[in-house]
Amino acid sequence: MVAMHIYDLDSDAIERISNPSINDLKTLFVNTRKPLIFPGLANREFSFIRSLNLDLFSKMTKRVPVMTPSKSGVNLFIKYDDMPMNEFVESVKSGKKLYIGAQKIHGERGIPTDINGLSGLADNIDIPRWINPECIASSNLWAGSGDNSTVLHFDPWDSLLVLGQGKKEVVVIPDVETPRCHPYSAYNFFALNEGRVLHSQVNPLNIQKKFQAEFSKIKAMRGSLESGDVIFIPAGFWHFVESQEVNVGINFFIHLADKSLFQQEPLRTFWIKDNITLKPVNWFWRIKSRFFRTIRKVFPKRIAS
Ligand SMILES: O=C(O)CCC(=O)C(=O)O
Repeated sequence: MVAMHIYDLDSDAIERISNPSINDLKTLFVNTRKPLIFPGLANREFSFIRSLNLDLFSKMTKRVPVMTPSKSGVNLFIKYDDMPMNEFVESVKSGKKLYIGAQKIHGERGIPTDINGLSGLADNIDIPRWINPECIASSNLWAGSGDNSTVLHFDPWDSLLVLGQGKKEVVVIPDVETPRCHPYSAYNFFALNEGRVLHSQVNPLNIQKKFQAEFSKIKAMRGSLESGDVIFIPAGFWHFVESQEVNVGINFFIHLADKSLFQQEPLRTFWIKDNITLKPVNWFWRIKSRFFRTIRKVFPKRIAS
């Protein structure tokens, strides 16, 4: 079999809607179950996005979790290097392939959080009034050097991704295609321990031979984003995103209006992982860390030598 890339999938163009009314946008999260691109919507509704740029980031000194691509070439949200934001800017300018992916600026109800060192950005962000703060799970920064690929995954919230700078190519795969995306089982404790709760096992840049036959039957949707564009991705829809040029975006994760979607895949398996099988993995990890911390306290020299 020949090498296969996710771009080789048969795909339709993601529908593009120009100049939607506020009412259209308000109903977006209630009854839309397909991806949509809103060209240039950021200029009207998210004009703050222009102020999120490398100049602003170079004035920030707090440490932020930063990713370098895994061996497969994609960013996996598993391992991070914490670095001051101004150092991130210098490294990006010197051509290092780095990505800040899904790092929180706001948490639940749109309240700023400093969990990832980025609460300072909240002062620059005016959340549009048509997004009900009660429904916000988080807002997150996505920023990189270019040539940044995000693992094929789904989210348990609807996502509204606003691109301020750079370009993005987005492949979206409907939730009904979940078996062909080969999610990690709810009982794969190794994958859960690594944080691969939402990930596909498929490497989108070089699809493994064992997955090719099934994966190639998928009917995907594909679209390109330029700076100022916004994309809506429904919860449970698989997506792969490749960012080009120095890129800066922010997304809002919005809680689902229709909770019954957790009764269907892949959100059903996500619920099982998050509420049942992840718990023993977390307990094991906490007990293991506590055990080694105690050992280090009791035998500090022997461990150090
Ligand atoms: O921009 C990216 O790299 C990924 C964005 C994403 O996964 C999302 O908005 O849910």
